[in-house]
Amino acid sequence: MSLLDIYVLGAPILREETRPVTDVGPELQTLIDDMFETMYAAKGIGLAAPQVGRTERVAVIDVEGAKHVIINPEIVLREGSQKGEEGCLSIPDIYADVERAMRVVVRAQDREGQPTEIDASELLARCLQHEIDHLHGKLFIDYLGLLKRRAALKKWDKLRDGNKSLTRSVAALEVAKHHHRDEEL
Ligand code: K1U
Ligand code: ZN
Repeated sequence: MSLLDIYVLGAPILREETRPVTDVGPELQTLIDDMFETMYAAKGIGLAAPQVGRTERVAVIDVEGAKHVIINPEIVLREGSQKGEEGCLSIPDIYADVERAMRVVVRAQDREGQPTEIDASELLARCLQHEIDHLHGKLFIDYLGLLKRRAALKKWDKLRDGNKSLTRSVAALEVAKHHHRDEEL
């Protein structure tokens, strides 16, 4: 398995529509496995293909130990609302409250290409909506009002401190972590 680089805000691929998956085979399954590994290394609860520079309509999720692969997902029911804090592995260290449906039912295909239905609420419902948005080129900051969005983008620019790279390396984070741990021993 491999750790993949994560594309960050400003990368055009994060704004593109994905293309439906027509063939669930070993190539896609390797991508899915690599996405899980990358998501865990980056300490996320979800990851969508555009975030790793891919155009396939696929995302992975692990909320509280429940793993989900969603291929060609569609939200077929939305119910209620919830307001809560959201982050994004493509906009690290920026968080904001976003209003989402409290419950969603999602139809998709699983890692084997079999039809699956996920009936989710609370954090899993939030994460599913966030990941499905990624598959349609939408980011959580798009839901913010003008002032909050401006503040988030200003903070992002400040954190970037002139860094123009469109990707970040999770592998480098892992190396730095191990290096730090070795120094402490
Ligand atoms: O798609 C992504 O960018 C991953 C993102 C998913 C997400 C987080 C919070 C709410 C909805 C969707 C993350 O995992 S960012 C990491 C993070 O903020 C987080 C991690 C664990 C629990 C809660 C948030
Ligand atoms: Zn995200």
